[in-house]
Amino acid sequence: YSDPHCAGGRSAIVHLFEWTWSDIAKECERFLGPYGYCGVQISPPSENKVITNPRRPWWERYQPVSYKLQTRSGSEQDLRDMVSRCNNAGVRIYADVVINHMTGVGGTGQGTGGSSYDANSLQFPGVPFGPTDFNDGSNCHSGDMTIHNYNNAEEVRNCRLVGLLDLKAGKDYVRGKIAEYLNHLVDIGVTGFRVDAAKHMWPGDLSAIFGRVKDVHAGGKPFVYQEVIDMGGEAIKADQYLGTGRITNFIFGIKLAQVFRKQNALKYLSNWGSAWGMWKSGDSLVFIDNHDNQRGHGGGGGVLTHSEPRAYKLATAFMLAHPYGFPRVMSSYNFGSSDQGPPQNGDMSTKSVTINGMSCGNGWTCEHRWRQMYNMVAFRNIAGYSGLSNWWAGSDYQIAFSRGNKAFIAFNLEGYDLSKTLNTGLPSGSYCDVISGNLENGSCTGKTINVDGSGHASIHIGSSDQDPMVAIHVGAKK
Ligand code: LM2
Ligand code: CA
Repeated sequence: YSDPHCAGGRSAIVHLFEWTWSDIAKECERFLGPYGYCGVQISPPSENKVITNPRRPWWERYQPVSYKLQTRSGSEQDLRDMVSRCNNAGVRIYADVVINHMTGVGGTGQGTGGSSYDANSLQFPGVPFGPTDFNDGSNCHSGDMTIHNYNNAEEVRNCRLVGLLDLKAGKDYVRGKIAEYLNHLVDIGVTGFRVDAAKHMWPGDLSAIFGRVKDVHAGGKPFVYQEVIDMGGEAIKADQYLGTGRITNFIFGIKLAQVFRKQNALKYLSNWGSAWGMWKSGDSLVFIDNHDNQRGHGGGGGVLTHSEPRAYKLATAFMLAHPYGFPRVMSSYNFGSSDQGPPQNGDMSTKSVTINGMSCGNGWTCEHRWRQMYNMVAFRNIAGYSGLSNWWAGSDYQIAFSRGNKAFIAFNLEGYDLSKTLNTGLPSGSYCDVISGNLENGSCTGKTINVDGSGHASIHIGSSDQDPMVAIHVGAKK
């Protein structure tokens, strides 16, 4: 379950948070395929509760009404079209699946796909699920059925997360319905799953569910990464979930935020990985921020986001340059409040993503289209399985390293310039720094770095450079 099944040498995914299926299809063809992204995490495709107060928040999508594939991102037909067009462009689709719970308690109505629900009497006829498919007082012992005590694993897994009606995934019928939903997505050509709120599910229930899921078109088990927020000190440990895939590594972004905000020396990253209390590389899905913690949800806060672009680009470049973990790039929209949904038209439909040159309009941030991001995705693809070599630390906040003889990166966060001859490990030649520019028609639009016959190059990074780092690789050689 931990293999993302990337096509030909691709090695990073992007979360196109709240994008419509038709916009994702276009993005696969016009950008993600050509620029080397392995895949896309999509917002939950299952029918959800329509919330109008606040006005259509992003989090309504985490309140399923049924497993019908109809949401504000599009219909089942749109989803099928997207999946096949993305697969044809060499880009995989990973679905965010909300299988721990249904809607919040209370209220009746219709979901985005027209299915009715009654959250007072626990009726979800669109699946169908009824009262006996939910955890009740016999296995949730918290007085109000909601989770309060994170030191009690039973409560965390059998009670309601923020009042969301908790499914009884120990029950064969419930497992069957969830597996049927996941198999429907596999049939359509989806390659894997982000499991929402996995911490609130029993690992045994997840193995039973995934045991019923078919192999994916790309061959083998689906790629599964489970959302388990484990910062230490709670009853539930992320490593309990390694039997069914990777886990989301939340330590990663917090630690790198401290480093790139200069609260902890950059040179300490020399042993980045397990030595920092993190899981094995092959067990980790890594990211600088996600859709929750970039807006203070999911216990968030403390992470870098697109709102601090200089440090964010540095941290993302480090993530993509370093071999640890399988990386996910966040792609956001502008927001004022932490509830605010995607850019919306007057009729509450999602605004399309407009493209102006390389960037996006209509309120879409598109971090994945920033040159520093997409060029580092290419850097990671080129580096492939090459290990980390030529580690150099000139001072607390100056580091450099190579990825074998394929790629090299250097950072200078000091308050003074870096000017030094360093071993890049690369074959001799003239390379384009892919942070300050691109290789276009045989010349560099940014800095050029000349590597001599011994692999050494003179590296200059001004302390006040827009992005105080340089990165070169054998795919961008003059
Ligand atoms: C997740 N991971 O475990 C998601 O990444 C996170 O975004 C989800 O919460 C959460 N699990 C449940 O799927 C979000 C959001 C919550 C929101 C829920 C459900 O962070 O604020 O809760 O989705 O939409 C909302 C209200 C909350 C209310 C609840 C139930 O904010 O006040 O609780 O609905 O009505 C009474
Ligand atoms: Ca649960």
